This record gives sequence, C-alpha cells and structure tokens, in this order.
Amino acid sequence: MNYIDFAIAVSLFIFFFAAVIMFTTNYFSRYSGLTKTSELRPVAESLFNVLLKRKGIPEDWDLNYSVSPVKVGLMEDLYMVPIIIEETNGSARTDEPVTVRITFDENCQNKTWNTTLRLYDEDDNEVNIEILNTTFCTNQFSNVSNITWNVNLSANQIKKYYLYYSPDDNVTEPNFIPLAYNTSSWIPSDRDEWTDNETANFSYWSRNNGVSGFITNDTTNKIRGNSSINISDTFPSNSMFGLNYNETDNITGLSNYWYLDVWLYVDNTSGLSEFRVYVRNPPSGSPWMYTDVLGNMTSAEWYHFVKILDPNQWDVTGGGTFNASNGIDNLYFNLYNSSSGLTRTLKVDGLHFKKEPLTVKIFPEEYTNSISYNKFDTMKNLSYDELKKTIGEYKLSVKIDGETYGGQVNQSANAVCYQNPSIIQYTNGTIKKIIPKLCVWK
Ligand SMILES: [Ca+2]
Ligand SMILES: [Ca+2]
Repeated sequence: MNYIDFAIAVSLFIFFFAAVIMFTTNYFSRYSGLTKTSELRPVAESLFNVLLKRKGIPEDWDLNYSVSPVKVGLMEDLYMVPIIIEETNGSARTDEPVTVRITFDENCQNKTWNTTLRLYDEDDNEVNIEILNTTFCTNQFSNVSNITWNVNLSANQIKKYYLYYSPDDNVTEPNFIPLAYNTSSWIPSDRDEWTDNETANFSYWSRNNGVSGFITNDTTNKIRGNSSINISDTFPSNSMFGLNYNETDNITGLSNYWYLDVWLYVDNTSGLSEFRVYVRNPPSGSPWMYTDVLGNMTSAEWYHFVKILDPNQWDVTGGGTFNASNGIDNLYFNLYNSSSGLTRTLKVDGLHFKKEPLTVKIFPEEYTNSISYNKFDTMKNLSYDELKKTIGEYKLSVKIDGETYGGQVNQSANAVCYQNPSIIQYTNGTIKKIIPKLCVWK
C-alpha cells in the first residue's frame, strides 16, 4: 500500500473506529449490561485479530477438511508492487503496451503462485495483462515474469497501478484476453508487420550489395510473430552486404523524438569491422544517419537496438540536416568485412518506430494482510464446536462482503461488534477492499 492508500486506510479506520464507539455508546444507553459489553469489547477486537489477521494453525487448515483445525484464521499472504507510469513527452498514448519485468521471489520461497497475479489501476479496476517469459521456482511458483498491459494516457499524465500476487494455489487460472497490439505509439502499429511473413513484404526487402544471398523467413530463430527476416551471403574481403528495407511510400508520422526499435542478429561477429544501422530521409541525395552496433553484439545472439532519431545522437552523412519529420525513405542493416572473404547470416526482427518510452517506476514489494475467500468458504462449513479452540465459549458472527458465518447477532445478549478495513482475494483471483465485521456475544 502506498502512503496515499495508507492515508485513506487510516482515515477509514478512524471513521469506523469512531462508528464502533458510537455504536457501542448508543448500545450502552439502551441496555443495562454495561459491564458485560465493556468486557466484550477487547474480546471482539482480539477475535477479529485472530480470525481475520492470522493464517490459523496449521496455516493450510482449509486444505484438510477431515481434521478440525487447531486454530482457524482466514488470512493469506498477499504481496503488492506499486507501479507508476508517466508520460513525459507531451504526447497522448492510446493502448500503448507497457512491459515490466518483475522479480516476485528472488530467493524462491514459493510466495507467488502464478495464477494469483492480478493488476489493478488506481480506481480499483482490474487490468487485462499478458504474462510472458516466466521462470519458475518449483511447480507453478513464479520467480520472474514479464507483465505487459495496454496504457491510455493523456499528455504528461501519471497513472498508478498495483500488481498483486500470493502463494494461494486455490486461486483459479485467470481469464485474460489476448492483448491487442494496435497502438498509434508504434509504426507499424503491431511492431512486427515489416519483419514478418517476408513474402508479403517481398518488394520492400532487398539484399544490399553482397553476392548471391536471397531473403527468407526464419520461422524458428525469431523474436516476434511468425518469422524474422533472414539472409546469408558470402562476401569478399573489404566489402559490405546487408539488408535494405524500402517501402514504396515514405514512412511518415515520425519526429526526431521518436525511436527506432529493432532486434538484430549475426551468426558470427568475427572478421567484421562494423555493423551499421542506417536511416535515410527522402529523396535520394538527402541526409542519411547511421550508427555502428557491432560492439554491442555477440555471435549468434539477438541484440535489441533502441535509439532516438535525434540526429545529434548519430553520425550523419549525405549533406543537409536529417529530420525524421520529413519521413523515412529506407533503412539499411549492413555488415562490413575488413578481412578475408566471409560467409555470414544476418537476421532482423521486430522492426518499428515508437514514441519516447513511457517512464516506468517500479516500487519495492509491499506485504499486505488479505483474507482468503477460500478459507472463509471453508470456515462456513465449520460448527461453533469446531471453532472452540479459536474462539472459546463465545458466540459470534463474521460478515465478509455480504456473506455471514455464525448466527444472527444476539442483541439481547449485548453483542459487541468490531470492524476494520481489509483486502480479500477471491477464489477467482479478484482483489477487493472490504470492511469485514465481527460481532461477539455470550
Ligand atoms: Ca517477426
Ligand atoms: Ca521508400
């Protein structure tokens, strides 16, 4: 819980604390059992703390129905990571996918069952997420995952999100809808159309120099979609070969504040002197800008190249001033050979332009007490007798989000109630802020 939520929680608490005092005060005026109710007040609070703020003994008593639990407690661990997304470029975003890589369980203490992951926005609306690239500790206990969701922001807006997870393996598989990758923050809007199904874009891709290599789809070694764009060629010493992406129309809608984002691969970097990425303004004779990425590359590994189109960050050639607002005629991905003849394989995938990345701040994990609906559901099948070890000889009712355990509150027995804001995780994984109420009488 961040401090704003904490402040709200505290104010809610004070409000209900005041309400409880009013309730009991009114009560005293109506009944004569003053001593009895004042005796029950600490009992109500302490039973609330035992039942709703502890896990019970054993902690997973709800899994073994045949043995009556030593102590009943409805609490389950729940963890929450606050995330703040900020637009700082003055440019509104529509359905822009944001991906964060979250380490749930660094030391693999099995605290994150992967079906429990849920994301909420600051208005407590659940947000559809995509969970990818998960490494597991044991079973379905997650260690690290990529979480992606679509963000809508007006210029310079800040939004808060809360990512929840728990070890509760009773929580059912989420029913997330596949994310739509269709945002005006990317060109092309799915970030892969240019580097997928090459035959569909055959006229746009061509070999640049080289000897005889031809372009294919690699449907195995790829980063996104069905395939990467692939070419192999043998090229003589002190020469160059590469790939040229050249749409018929210029690529428009960009500015120097946009970024080029592309995945690059070369099977063997040895013998190469440079791997240049070129971006060229139209028409021919206009400035080109380029940068050498060879130093960032490892043989046979994909490299994620992301660079702002600001020409001050590139080498510029061809005369004049590069300006992305004038459109992009074509892009080159060129290997330079400074030694003997080489045979090399070059791949490109995920080629797209994107707006300035949103600022993403991931805050440290917070631990929060939550009520497990599953445990409450199990408790509803227990008799007072089976609860004796937890509640002693008292009679009580526990009301959670409209559902009640125990009998009707017996007012003539001078019942005292206690309530306190809490969080519940339902069996379907939904997280909700609630105010459970426990009433106790003799
Ligand atoms: Ca692709
Ligand atoms: Ca062109």
